[in-house]
Amino acid sequence: SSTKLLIKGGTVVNAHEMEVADVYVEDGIIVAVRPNIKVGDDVTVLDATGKYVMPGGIDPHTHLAFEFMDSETIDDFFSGQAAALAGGTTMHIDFVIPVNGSLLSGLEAYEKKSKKSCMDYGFHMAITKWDEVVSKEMEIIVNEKGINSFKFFMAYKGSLMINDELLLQGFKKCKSLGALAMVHAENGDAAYEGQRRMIELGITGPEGHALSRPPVVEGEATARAIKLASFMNTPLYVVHVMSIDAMEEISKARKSGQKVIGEPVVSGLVLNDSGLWDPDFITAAKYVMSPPIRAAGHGKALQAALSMGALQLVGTDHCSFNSTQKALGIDDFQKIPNGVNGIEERMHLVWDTMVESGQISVTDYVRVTSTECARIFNIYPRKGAIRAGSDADIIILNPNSSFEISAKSHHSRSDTNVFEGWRGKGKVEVTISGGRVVWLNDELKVFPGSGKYVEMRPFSYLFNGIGKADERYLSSLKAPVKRFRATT
Ligand code: DUC
Ligand code: ZN
Ligand code: ZN
Ligand code: ZN
Repeated sequence: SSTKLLIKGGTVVNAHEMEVADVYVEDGIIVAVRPNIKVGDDVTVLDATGKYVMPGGIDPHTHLAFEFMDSETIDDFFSGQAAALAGGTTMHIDFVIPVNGSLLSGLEAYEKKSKKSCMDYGFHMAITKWDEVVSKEMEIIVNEKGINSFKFFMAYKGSLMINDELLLQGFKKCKSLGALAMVHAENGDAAYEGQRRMIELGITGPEGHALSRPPVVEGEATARAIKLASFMNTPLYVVHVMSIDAMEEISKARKSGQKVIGEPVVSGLVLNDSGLWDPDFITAAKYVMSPPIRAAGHGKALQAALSMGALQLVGTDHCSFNSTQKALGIDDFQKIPNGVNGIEERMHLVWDTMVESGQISVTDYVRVTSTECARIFNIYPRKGAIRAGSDADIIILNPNSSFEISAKSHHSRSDTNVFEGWRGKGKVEVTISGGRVVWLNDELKVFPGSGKYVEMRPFSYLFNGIGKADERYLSSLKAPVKRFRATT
């Protein structure tokens, strides 16, 4: 038996155009998009009149069931994805963390964790050490496992961090495989020095976290990663851009023609650091993430950069801990598990902050929450589009309805929410995942195991022209060179 669905009378929005049309879905795939589709009475009909029908959100940056800083995130692949679906996100890309440096062992662990998925998902692979084994594993990861991106940590000295020599080796390997290099851009040595400085000053509370790794620490690493990627002539994706300093480096490089992508996350876009000074430890500790949430002004500048195209897509870095876990750092901010929520809130907060405020158009909204991510990771137009042949991952957003965020009503397992109390305009009323209505009338209908792993192929559009540029460079080296010698 097949599931048939008709979404009637809504405004269908894609990244570059919108029109009033019906959307007809069969067996998880969009079959037709045009006005006045007639169907039989075996078809479920959803009325979307006066509402927007858009591609489900794709969150490019999450950590579900992540073992980190002596804790494991409170949201696993089921609860995190259920929360995502309730907020209009229908796919996410999670970071596989290697086991003892082995990528394949890490992937095996994540394959197990993700078996309970209730929406589609893909993986990035983190690189935490470098040797010939890792290099060979990268080939298998890209050519056989459906992963086309690798993340390098320039911070977390002593655990995840790798140095510039290894970063260059990694970039080189990524380039040869057509895989996208991603960086967590903070100078790990400087952050370490900043932490020593705080401890010497007796600052042990959550505010010490932000004070120990100020914007310059992020700006320096961002600039360095961009320059090393330029030296290797390979595309670069900077995750969680949190500061003006980092954003300006990305903007400058893009203006020069370099292929650099900048991903702000929703916490960095809409929050400021004031919560870190809250006298209640747990209230303050819930804001601790790396890079830190910045002083007011940075977020506004990131919003402007997103609206002008200097930054390209919005993620979350959803890495959720509850108050018991955050309490591990009660005597020392260095022990507070780093991470905030966002997978459920991103679509609402980007709408409210960017569209409702008039900073971006409805079509741009689709681009920064879904389509751009699909293009970068080479899954467009299967994902990120409302058109015949695409997966039926669809949301219906009512611009006249409102939403409110609270740990009391959210779907994450955490007992805290960094966006607590936020009220805004524009509500995701319906979420359709793989052709099934999973969110309707504020009720979730999700089943573990219904989500599919989405394989992502290498050589996305970001690699167009890279080979030509290399050829030009090589032939310039071979051109006859005039040498001047002293003559007597
Ligand atoms: N930053 C966080 O806040 N959490 C997960 C990892 C990271 O880089
Ligand atoms: Zn178009
Ligand atoms: Zn990171
Ligand atoms: Zn992250």
